[in-house]
Amino acid sequence: MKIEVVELIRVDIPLVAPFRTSFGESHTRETTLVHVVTSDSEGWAECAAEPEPLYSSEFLDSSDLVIIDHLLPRLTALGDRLGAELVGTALAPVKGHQMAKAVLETAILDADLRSSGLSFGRYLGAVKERVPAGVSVGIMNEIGALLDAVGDYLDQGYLRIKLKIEPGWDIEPVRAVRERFGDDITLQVDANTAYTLADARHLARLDPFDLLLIEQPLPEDDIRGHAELAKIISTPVCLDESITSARDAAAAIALGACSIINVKPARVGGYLEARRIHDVAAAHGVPVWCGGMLETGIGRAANVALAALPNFVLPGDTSASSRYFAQDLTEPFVLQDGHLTVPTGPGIGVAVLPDVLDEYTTSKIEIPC
Ligand code: SMG
Ligand code: MG
Repeated sequence: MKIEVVELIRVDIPLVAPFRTSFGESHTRETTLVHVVTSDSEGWAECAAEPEPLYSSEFLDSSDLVIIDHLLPRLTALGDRLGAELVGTALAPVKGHQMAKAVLETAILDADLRSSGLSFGRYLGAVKERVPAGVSVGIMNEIGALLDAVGDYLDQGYLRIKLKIEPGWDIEPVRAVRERFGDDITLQVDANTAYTLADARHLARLDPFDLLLIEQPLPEDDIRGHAELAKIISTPVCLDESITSARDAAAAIALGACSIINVKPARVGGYLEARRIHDVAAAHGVPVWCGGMLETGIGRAANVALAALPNFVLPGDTSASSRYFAQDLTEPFVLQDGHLTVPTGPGIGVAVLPDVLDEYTTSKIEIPC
């Protein structure tokens, strides 16, 4: 496969409601779409980075620059030999920048699979036709608004609720949700690194609420801290930001820093590494679930396919398109009986809607290869 043109298309899409985490608040989803055109196919992917380096050190402008100056030249140098399975090795000399690497590898994988007629699910090893959907509920100004939002998501059929937490918004919202909706709903929390090990006693106050897990309570480089915390609290510790490779996953499991892993392909450099993490975790009896970065239908399609692998045994942040967007860039993913259907068409299995893309495009860079 030979790349002819790569387009980097920046889009900015309004969210149906602001989404607040411990590190900031989003009102739109701004992302760079990578569109790869080859001699016999095309591929699409979206970058998970955010406009600012707050979730992780990557951000959209850095990702665009790294793609143009450092990643793409290493791939075009491969000429006709290029295929998705060579991308990781070709880009390995460039340190870090997993999200930039992931979006490029995914677009190339999509082009590869479209030309061979294989879906992402078939290629990755999906064993399910539909996957259970969870929803991530942002931090709010008051408990009443949170209870209304959670009630609405439960009415829609979501099978698991994740509450974003931070110091000052943790025990009380969890207590309120349990009191209103009972012990039977599947409930978990995500701190996005907002605590330190000194907060262990405080976090232990979540133990009586029978949470499925607490996600990334401590800084991303504090593996030892998570291992210590896991000895103090009974809520299972799940890592998100800390895991950027299969080697990280193996180390975190071996050190007792987590008993569950949130797999986000973008955070680990792409779907091939995400599948390796799935395999490492499965070998250790550690369950995984598929995270989300407010993806449009383009990124959501591939995530839903990944979530259909056998060790993705917990509901993911694979919500319906309507969770974030009134109008998605593809046909929307719709919740049916609490599940999303795994696309079966070639590649990611969804098509970009050209008029919607035009409406939300803010800039475009075309790179002839
Ligand atoms: O796609 O539903 C989604 C987002 C789920 O909470 C979510 N993601 O740390 O897991 C996470 C966060 C990161 C969001 S960055 C604004
Ligand atoms: Mg998280």
